[in-house]
Amino acid sequence: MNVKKLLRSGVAAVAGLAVAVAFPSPVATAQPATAVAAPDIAVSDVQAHLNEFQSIANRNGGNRAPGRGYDASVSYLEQELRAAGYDVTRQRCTSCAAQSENLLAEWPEGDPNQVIMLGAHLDSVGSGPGINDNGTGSAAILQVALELAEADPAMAKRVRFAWWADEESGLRGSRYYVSTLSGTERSRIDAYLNFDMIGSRNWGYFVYDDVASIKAVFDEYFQSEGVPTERATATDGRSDHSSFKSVGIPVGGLFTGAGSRKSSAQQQKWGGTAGAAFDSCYHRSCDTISNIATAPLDHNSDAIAYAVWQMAVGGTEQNDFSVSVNPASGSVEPGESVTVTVSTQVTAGQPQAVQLSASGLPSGATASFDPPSVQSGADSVLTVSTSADTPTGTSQVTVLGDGAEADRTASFTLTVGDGGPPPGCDSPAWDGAANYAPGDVVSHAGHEWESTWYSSGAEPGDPRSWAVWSDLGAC
Ligand code: DPN
Ligand code: ZN
Repeated sequence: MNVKKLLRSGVAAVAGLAVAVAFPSPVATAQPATAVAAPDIAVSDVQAHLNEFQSIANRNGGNRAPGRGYDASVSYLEQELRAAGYDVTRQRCTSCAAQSENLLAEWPEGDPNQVIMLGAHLDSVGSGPGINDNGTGSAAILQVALELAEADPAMAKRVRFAWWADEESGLRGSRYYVSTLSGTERSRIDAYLNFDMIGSRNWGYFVYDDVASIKAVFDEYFQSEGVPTERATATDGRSDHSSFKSVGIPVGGLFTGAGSRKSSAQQQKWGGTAGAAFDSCYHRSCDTISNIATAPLDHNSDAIAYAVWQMAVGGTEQNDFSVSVNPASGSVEPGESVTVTVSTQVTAGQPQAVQLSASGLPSGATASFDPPSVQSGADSVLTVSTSADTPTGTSQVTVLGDGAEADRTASFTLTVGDGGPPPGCDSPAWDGAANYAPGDVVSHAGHEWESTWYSSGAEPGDPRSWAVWSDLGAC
């Protein structure tokens, strides 16, 4: 367990005790911010969970049915989810075969009154290990859950994952769960997304058509990947989303096909074999680890992550920018000016208004920007003007970009004159009793003075001594 996960479990424990958890209200931004991208789920990680399901079946008479390999499947998931920081609950389903348990895992962030639920049945039929039906849906949502914990983005909504007991003999686990929810708890569930068989070997890409706005989220993902989909029709009553739909909860989901046959139009669209079942091992002993196609498993896993991020993740990252000065240094003689280009770049999100200013200028120098404010992404011209009094030397000028949502700086090295320090008051102090000749240099009253004539007792700086001393300047 890494530190982040440890911290997360601590937070989870605290959130489990606290009734009210405060969430930062969304920050009002001048410009719309961009969505945080969903992670790309590595199909090999999903396959690793499927391998685990296969070995659980191997140890339990070749299946993961209630009373057989089902419980070991629950334990495997529970351990993975707890390690990632989830609040995990087993719910004994008293109406299920062998009283097998539903497993629920909630990510303890986001508004608890707005829940996005994802579910997959974890049981298999008794006749086989159920790797496509429904190791695939179970493994994919597990991996998305783990990656959500890893990414730990700001959450707008709660995400609750569920693995259902005893789907195969009548959606019993999910029905039981829904029957235990109060009216208020039901009303908090904004959507239930179901994943049952998503890696069929002779696959199609079917998106549940129950609720248009949910279907649209999945369609958006598949369109961006250039993958054609079809509506999954007649799925009512055939998987766990039905338990939610029957109490009025909006549902959606993905499916790659079961025992029905692929048409030639579908074969033209997706490849594979026309006239053959989408999954020829459906509910058979050959629904093993070799009964999986990686292409649909990969796409569907990514589609699930996409939907979670679209529907539940806070969705905003701060708009940001950077500032640079080109060239980064310049030299002037006192009294002259130098111009450089100040560029701004958008580094995250949308452009914002940026007010430019400079500080750290030597005395007598001024800075002006043309224009004085820009939209990030645009340039301005900085002119630094010095005066005859500006001391020679090198200064670090800081250019500040004061943005609507962030402040960023850049520095510019300004060299005045030869860059050497101004002369110090290291000449001998003027002595009122001494005799001076032309060319002698003294320091007096914070200035250095050069003698232009022969004198004694003529104080440098005294108006009466103007003909004797020439002011070399402050020191
Ligand atoms: N759960 C399977 C069934 O009852 O046939 C497969 C299936 C899943 C069918 C999703 C339709 C929709
Ligand atoms: Zn199934």
